[in-house]
Amino acid sequence: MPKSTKPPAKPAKRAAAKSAARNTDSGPSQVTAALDDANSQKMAQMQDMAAAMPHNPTKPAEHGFASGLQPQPGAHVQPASRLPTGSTLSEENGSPKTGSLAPEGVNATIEPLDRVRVDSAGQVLTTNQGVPVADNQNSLKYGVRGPALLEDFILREKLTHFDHERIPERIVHARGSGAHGFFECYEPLTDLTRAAPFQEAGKVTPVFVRFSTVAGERGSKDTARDVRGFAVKFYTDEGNWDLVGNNIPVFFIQDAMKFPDLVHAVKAEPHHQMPQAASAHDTFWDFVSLMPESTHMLMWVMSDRAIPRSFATMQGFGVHSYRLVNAAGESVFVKFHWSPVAGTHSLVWDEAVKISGADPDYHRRDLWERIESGNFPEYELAFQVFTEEQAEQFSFDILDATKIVPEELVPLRPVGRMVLNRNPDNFFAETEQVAFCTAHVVPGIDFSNDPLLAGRIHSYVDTQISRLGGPNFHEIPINSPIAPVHNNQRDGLHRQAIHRGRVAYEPNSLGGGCPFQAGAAQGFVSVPARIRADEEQGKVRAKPEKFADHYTQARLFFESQTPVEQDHIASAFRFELSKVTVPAIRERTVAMLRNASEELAQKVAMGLGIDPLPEPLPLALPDPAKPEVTRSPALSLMARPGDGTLRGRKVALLVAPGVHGASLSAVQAALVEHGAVARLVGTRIGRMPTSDGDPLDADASLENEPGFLFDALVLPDGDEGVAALAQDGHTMEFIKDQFRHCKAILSLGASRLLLAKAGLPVSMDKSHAQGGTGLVFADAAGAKAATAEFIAGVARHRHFGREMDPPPL
Ligand code: HDE
Repeated sequence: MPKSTKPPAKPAKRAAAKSAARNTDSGPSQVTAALDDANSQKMAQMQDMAAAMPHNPTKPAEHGFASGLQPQPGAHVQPASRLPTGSTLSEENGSPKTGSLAPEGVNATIEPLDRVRVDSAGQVLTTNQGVPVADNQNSLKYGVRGPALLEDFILREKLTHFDHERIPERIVHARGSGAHGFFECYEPLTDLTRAAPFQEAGKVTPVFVRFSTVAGERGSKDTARDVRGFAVKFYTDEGNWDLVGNNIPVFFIQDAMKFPDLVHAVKAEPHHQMPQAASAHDTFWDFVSLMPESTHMLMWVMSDRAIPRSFATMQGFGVHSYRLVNAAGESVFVKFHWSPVAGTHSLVWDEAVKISGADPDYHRRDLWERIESGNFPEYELAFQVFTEEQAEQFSFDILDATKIVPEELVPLRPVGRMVLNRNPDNFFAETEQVAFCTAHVVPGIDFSNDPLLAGRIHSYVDTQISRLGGPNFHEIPINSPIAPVHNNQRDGLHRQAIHRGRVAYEPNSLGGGCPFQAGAAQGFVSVPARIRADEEQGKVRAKPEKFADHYTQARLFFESQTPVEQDHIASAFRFELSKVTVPAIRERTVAMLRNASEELAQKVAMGLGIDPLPEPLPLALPDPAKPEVTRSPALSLMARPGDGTLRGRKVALLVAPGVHGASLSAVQAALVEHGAVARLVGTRIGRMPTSDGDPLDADASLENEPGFLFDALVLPDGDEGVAALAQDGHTMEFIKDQFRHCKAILSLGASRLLLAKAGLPVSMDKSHAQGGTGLVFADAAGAKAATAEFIAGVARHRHFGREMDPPPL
C-alpha cells in the first residue's frame, strides 16, 4: 500500500501546496504530503498511487499464444484512502436524494429486485415527479365547458407516458410467458466444468425462464403448431448464463445466413399479413421444400411435440453442441437437455385448434395457475457429454444443428433440477423486458463452431439494442446479474449506474488500476480450440460434407415413433400442405419426404390427391455414412410419461340440478388429494340442488369452459341431473370432445345414458387398449375402485388405443 513518507512541509510550502491542490488544471513539480486539508491529501495520495505504477507490468504478457491462454491479473494498487478514487470531495454531503458515500467496491444496480418493487398500499396518487395529484378525473379547463389548457402538466404527463407504453415486439418468439425459479445442482461437476452452478451438491442458482412460440405476434394464440422457445437465464455467481433453447432438439437450417430467410418464409405473408401464427401456407413450404436440411426438423414440428399440453410438460434442448471447460482448461462437448418431471405431454390437433378459440392464453394461464397453486413446474437438467475424438467418429457432424446425438449413442447424465416457483409481479417489467442472449456465457461454458450458433452470438445482443432502446439493457432490473459488475463502459441511453471517480479506462494508475483484468484464474478464457491445418484451410463460404446428409435422422425420428404418433405426423403434413395453394410446392415436399420415409410420403400424397408419387428429390450426399442407431425409443413421447401424478391436471365434473352429490363430491375429493384441479362445471354457474342432500356450487359452466379445456371428465349419477345435462346441447359436445381427444372419462351410475346419447360406446373391450381404455363405468358399490382406475387413467394422459379420427358418431 503506497503511503506518503515525505517529511511534513514548512509553512510557506504548505500554503503553496494547499493552493495548488485547489486547482483542476496544472500542478506543481512536486507534491507536498501530510497536509491536513482534504484537497491536498487527495492530491498527495493520487501522486503516490500513480507513482506506485511506474510502468505497465502486464504489457509483455499480452503477446504470444501461450500468454493468451493464461492472461495475468491486471496491475492494481490499494489507495491510501478513498479520497483519490472519488469523483468529488463533496460526496459526503448526503441528502435524502444523494444518499451517503457509495460503499467501497459496490455496484448497487445488481441488488435484488426489491430495490425496484413498488407497492402503493395506503399511498396517494402522484405524478412521475412525485407531486400529489388532487384530481385524477378532470383535465384543467377554462370554465367547466371551456377549452382544455396547455398548462395541464398532469394530463400531459399521463398521456405522453401512455403514448409511449409499447416497445417493439421480439422479431421471433414474440409471444411468451415467464417465471422465476431456481436451479439446484445434484453433485459437484468440477471434473467437467468450472461453471458456477455446477460446483457443489445442493448449490442453488436463481433463474428466470421464458417460454414462447416462434411465428406469431405478441398477442397470438398459445396453441399454434410451432416450436416452443425454452430460454433460461441463470443468475450465477460469476455472471449471467443464458441457455436459450427450444422444446425441439434440432433446427430448420444449418447456417445463420439462412435465418432471416426462414423467418420471412414462416411468418405471415408480407402482402396481406396472413396467416397469423401458422406455418400452413405457401411461403413456408416453398422455402423448406427447397431446403432439404429442414426435413428432420419438419418431422418434429409436424409431430405432437409442436402442440404441447403445457409449458410444464415439454422438454427443452440447448440444440447446439456447446463446450464444458474445467478449471484446468480441459474441455468436452455437451448437449443440454431439460426433462419435465410431470412427463412430456401434448395436445392433439383438433383440441389445439379448438383451444385457440376458447382460450388463446391456454399455456400462459396454465403456467400461472400451476405456480399460484403450488404445483411448481419442475425439470431435470441432463448433460450429454462427448469428446472431440468421439465426435470425429460419429456418422453425423456435431456442428450441424439439424442433427441430434442419439441417447443410445451418448447417454444422458442428470445433473440438477429446476423448479419454477414464482410468477412475475409485472409482465412487462419482467417477461417482456427480459433479454436472453446466447452470447451470455460464464467461465466453464463455451461455444462450439456451429455456424448457426455463431450468428446467434451476434444477433441476440444486437436485437435488444433496438427492442429495449439502447446498450444499457443489462441495467433493466430483470436483466442485471447478481454477480458484481465493474467495467469502463459508460453512458448511452437510460444509464442507471452512477460511477464514482474519473477513471473510465484501463490500464490506469489514477484509479489504482481498478477495475483490473481478472486473469485466467478468475476470468473467462475462450477454449483454444485448434482447427486442424489441412489443404482446405482458408476463408471459404461452404459447409462440411456430413451436413449434406439431410434424411438419415429424419428417418430415425419417424421410425422411432409409435404408430399413433406416426399417424399424427402424417395428418399434420396433410393438413399443412392442404393449405398450400400451389400444387408444385406440395409435390416437391412429398418428393422430399420420400427420401425420409416412403410410408409417410405415401400417406401424405394420398390425402392430397397426389398420384402417382413424384420422383424423390435428388440427394446432396448420395452415400451417407451408416447411422449408429436406426431406432431411438427415447424420441417417442410415449417414452416420457413422467412421475404419474395428477398435479396441475384439470378435470371437469359435470353438474346439473338433481345430480347425486355425495358420489360426485367423493370423486372430487380424491382428485384434489392427487393434486388435480377438479372443477364443478354446471349447466350454469352457481348452487345446484342435489338428489341426496347438500347443494353443489358450480364454478364454471358448460358454456364458458368447453370440454377440450380439461384433461379428463367425470359424469355424475342421479336421474334428474343426468336428464338435465342431456337436454343441454353443450353436454354432448363436451363429452364427444373428451372422447375424441382420448381423455379419461369416469361415468358414475345413470350417466351412462349421456355417453349413449352422444353416440359413444357404453362399455369397451379393454383388450384392445393396453393399460385400459380410459373409459371407466362405476355403480355405487364399485365407486371407490372405479375412482382409483380413473385416476390412473388420467395420469396416463391419453388413451390412444381408442383413437378414431374422426370418431364414429
Ligand atoms: Fe433465436 N432469436 N435465433 N433461436 N430465439 C431470438 O432474440 C436468432 C435459434 C430462441 O424468450 C431473437 O430477443 C438467429 C435457435 C428463443 O426472449 C433474435 C438464429 C434457437 C428465443 C433471434 C436463431 C433459438 C429466440 C428475437 C439463427 C433454439 C426467445 C428476439 C442463427 C436453440 C428468447 C430476441 C426469449 C429469440 C435470433 C435460431 C431460440 C432475433 C439469428 C436455433 C428461445 O435475436
